[in-house]
Amino acid sequence: MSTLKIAIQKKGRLSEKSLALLKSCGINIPNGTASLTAKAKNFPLEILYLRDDDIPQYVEQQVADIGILGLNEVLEKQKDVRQIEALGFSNCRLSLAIPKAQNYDGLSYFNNKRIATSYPEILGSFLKEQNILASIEEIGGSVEIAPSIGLADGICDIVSSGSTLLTNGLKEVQVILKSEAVLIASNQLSESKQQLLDRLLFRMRAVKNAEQNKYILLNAPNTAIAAISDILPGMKSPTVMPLAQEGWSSVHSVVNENDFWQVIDKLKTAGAQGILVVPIQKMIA
Ligand code: PRT
Ligand code: ZN
Repeated sequence: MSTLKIAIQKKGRLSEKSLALLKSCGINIPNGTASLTAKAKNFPLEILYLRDDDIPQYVEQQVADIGILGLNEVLEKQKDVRQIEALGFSNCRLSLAIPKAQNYDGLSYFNNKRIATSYPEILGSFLKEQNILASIEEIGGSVEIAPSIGLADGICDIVSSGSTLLTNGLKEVQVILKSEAVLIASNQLSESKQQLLDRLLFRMRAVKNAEQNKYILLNAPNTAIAAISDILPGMKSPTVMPLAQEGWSSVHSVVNENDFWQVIDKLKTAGAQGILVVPIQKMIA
């Protein structure tokens, strides 16, 4: 029987969340990332712990079948791999930033300027698309200090909270890419490995769905049930059960996180009482 090999980051911002995602899919992985590989106990999955920069190449060469890494790295490395699923964590952006005191009047600011970055491919194609002629200074790390040491006029780097830019006297002037962790796969998966990937994806989606939704229970007078059902789309239609008290019912449904507060307000106006909201562990449509 075949085993699916997944590459995840050994140590860094993605490690913990990648492992947590596998765990939430019910996959039991022996503790510790001290060794380079691990075998899941209850799913035909082998884990390869790697540097994130190396993951696209390993997946292209089929050393790993699938991998989890930032979209920024996938696009920068330009390997022959396919993006399967956005995973919704480690959100960040790749942005251009310049010294705070500089006036900025649009992208043409960067004409004839030097930009330091660890993302020369993404930056190069962006500048080309925008018809900006700037020179790219490729550096491996600590990009944010490049302007203050005179290496560059601006930088192109990953921004999350913005505090690194702030402490280095820089301001963000243009977002080039919005990034998050993604699942990538080899373009050459055998049929049996593709089947394993489909099983894994099914679980990942169930977990993601569950995270985006809440289970809601409430009590309402029977006269309000029709109005409340209209507010609560649920997976099909809400479950309505009679309460011991004559003329009242309990209504159960599922609400999307994004609509949550709006829905609650409408439910109260429609006559709902004793509203309970509980997290969902897995959700299969
Ligand atoms: O050793 P290895 O090569 O595996 O790790 P790495 O050092 O290359 O990567 P790592 O662990 O730092 O980041 C892995 C991935 O996390 C990145 O490729 C991004 O997709 C994502 N990510 C999310 C981030 C950030 N947030 C982030 N804030 N990657 C880097 N940063 C850095 C950024 O470079 C800058 O120095 O944090 C600083 C900015 O953060 P703020 O919050 O101050 O704006
Ligand atoms: Zn890296």
